[in-house]
Formats: sequence, C-alpha cells, structure tokens
Amino acid sequence: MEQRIAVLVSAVLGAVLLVIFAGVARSANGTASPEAVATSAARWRKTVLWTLVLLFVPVIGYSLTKLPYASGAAAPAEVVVRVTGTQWAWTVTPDTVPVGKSVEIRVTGADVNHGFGLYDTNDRLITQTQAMPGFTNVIRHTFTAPGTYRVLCLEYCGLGHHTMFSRIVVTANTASR
Ligand SMILES: [Cu+2]
Repeated sequence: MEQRIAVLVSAVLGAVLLVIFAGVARSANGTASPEAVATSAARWRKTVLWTLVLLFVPVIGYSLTKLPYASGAAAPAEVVVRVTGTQWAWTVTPDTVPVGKSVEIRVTGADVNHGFGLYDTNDRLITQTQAMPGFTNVIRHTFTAPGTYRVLCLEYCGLGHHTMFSRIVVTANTASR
C-alpha cells in the first residue's frame, strides 16, 4: 500500500515538474526588465516556500507516527533465545521455540562482528541484526508457522564464514496456549 502511494506521489510530482519545465522552455525567448524578473522571482520563491512548508510539515508529522518501533514499554517476551556468533559457528540457546509465542532473540558476538540472518522455511530472510562483541542486539519475532528456520552469517568474518550455519526449530504448540 505504502509503495503504491509513493509511486503515485512521485508520478504526480514528476508531472508537475514537467509542466514547470515546459513553461520555462516556452518563456525562454521572452524579454523583461531585470526589476520585473526579480519581482516575479521573489513572488515565486515565497509561493514555493509556503507550498513546501504546508505540504511537508503534515506529511513528515504523519510519517513519524509510522515508525516501525514498538511504542512504550512492551510486554516481556514469552521466550528468550540467546545467540552468540563465534568464528565460525552459532550458539543458539534454546534452539527450539514454540510457534505463536513472542520470542526475544538476544544476539552478540564472541570475537569479531558477524551478521545474524534468520531465514524462513522457504529460505527467505525474515529478520537480521549485527552480532557484535560487547553488544547485545535484540530482535522481537513471533513465528507464525512451525518448521526449521536457518541461521546464516551475513557478514564476512574470516576464512570459515561460509560454514556458519545454524537453525531454530519452531514446533507446533498444541499443549499450553
Ligand atoms: Cu561470517
């Protein structure tokens, strides 16, 4: 939906720009006194300024409400998974989580920077963050389908980088819901 709006807005603004260019091109052969040009330009500048202010202040204000961050104090996650990237393996504890529960994945690095990438059962990247020594980056995710989710390293971290595979198994949870 947002992409469609962005395309539409870009197309409209592009068309407006084309009309302005055409107008400028048409009047390029005309002559006028420098005073008349200066007066006209000053009027235009004012119009453009206020149009931009009136257009963009509400748009920017609205877009701030759409930031993809959780608002306020979020409820604690039901499951916490600790992930450590090491040359060249992942430690994932626990590596099995139930479907439908909010999972907090705490990601850190033991030696150098790694890139924690989590892939769904169709090998599509669903979330990722940096695994950095001395820092813990937190991802919140709720798995909606059971299966084996692969963990890959997304940042070159040395000779064995390409061997850094792990997984999180999401189990169908029928017992406690
Ligand atoms: Cu790596």
